[in-house]
Amino acid sequence: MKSTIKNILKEAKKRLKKDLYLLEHYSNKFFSIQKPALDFDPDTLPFIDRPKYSFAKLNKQIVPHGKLPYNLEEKLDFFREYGYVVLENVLPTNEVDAIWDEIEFVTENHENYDIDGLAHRFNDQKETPIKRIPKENLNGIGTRFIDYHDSSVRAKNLITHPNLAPFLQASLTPQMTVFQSLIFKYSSQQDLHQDFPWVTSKIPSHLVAAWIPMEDVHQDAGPLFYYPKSHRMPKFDFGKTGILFHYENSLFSPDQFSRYLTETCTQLGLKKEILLIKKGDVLFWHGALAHGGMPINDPSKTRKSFVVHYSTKDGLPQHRRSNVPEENPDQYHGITVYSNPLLAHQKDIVK
Ligand SMILES: O=C(O)CCC(=O)C(=O)O
Ligand SMILES: [Fe+2]
Repeated sequence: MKSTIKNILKEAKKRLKKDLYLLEHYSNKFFSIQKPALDFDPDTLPFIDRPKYSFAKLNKQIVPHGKLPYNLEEKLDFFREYGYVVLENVLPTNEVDAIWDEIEFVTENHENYDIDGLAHRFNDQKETPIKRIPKENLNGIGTRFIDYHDSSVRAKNLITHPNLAPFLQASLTPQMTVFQSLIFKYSSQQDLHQDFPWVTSKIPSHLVAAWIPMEDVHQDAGPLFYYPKSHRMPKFDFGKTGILFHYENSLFSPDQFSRYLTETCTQLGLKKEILLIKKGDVLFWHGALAHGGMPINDPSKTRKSFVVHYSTKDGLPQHRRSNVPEENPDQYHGITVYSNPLLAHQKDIVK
């Protein structure tokens, strides 16, 4: 009873906040008061997103690299136009397997690890050290390991692999950093969303993500899906918090955001695509590409994957769990990988 009243009051408060916002919105419009632009700041946009992008110019700025198993210019052109790109056969599959062996070992011996995890319907969906998550939950649908790379050199080497680093450096800036990483055993089954409202650095446009399959993707395992070209659609206004989402202050919910994205993609005539790539391949997606995880048709099918979000040193001057700059952070293949101050005792512990 008490909780029902609490919920009604909470809802009423939220509705009032929304009405006040709309009132303010329309009166600002009436009196021609300028609100902040509902888009990324043009002054800090990555070069690849600028109207005047030219590969020749960009190529002079990026760090010299060895021969790549793909044509960088073509892949960047595709990424710029469609908001995603697949690089085929660019990662050593034996390393991918070795990392999954580590994950199995860590799951089996989870009581020794403070690595963060999030498990479905466990601890109110709060991030929790995996030592406190029962093994059945760790192995179940809806679980993810968070920032596993903090504890594994193998993982750090894979997510900054020399075949990936030049693409990353060209897509944002040469000063790249790892922002956050997630390991999934099953599809996330997440609704359609864009990442920048959640995965936010000081510069929201400085965001690119990699989807690394740890096994060949089966179509019944809930593949990743996305809408090509959706990275350029008009951005959603969360109300009060603009294009970014803040749990406490935003007036519109993630569900409303998701509905907006579906409707806008339909209006723009964009078509959903499903990602069926193989171990050794990588998909990169733009921080504003609309994507999600398909439902799992066959619960016996795993969909092991490693998702990495990258930003730049300007966007993220230190580990996202830290508030002080780190002196001489680690460099892996020219990419900065900060250390997590909360897990200093478990840095690179998995061998
Ligand atoms: O892999 C998935 O199912 C979705 C992951 C995702 O959207 C994310 O980590 O941003
Ligand atoms: Fe996402």
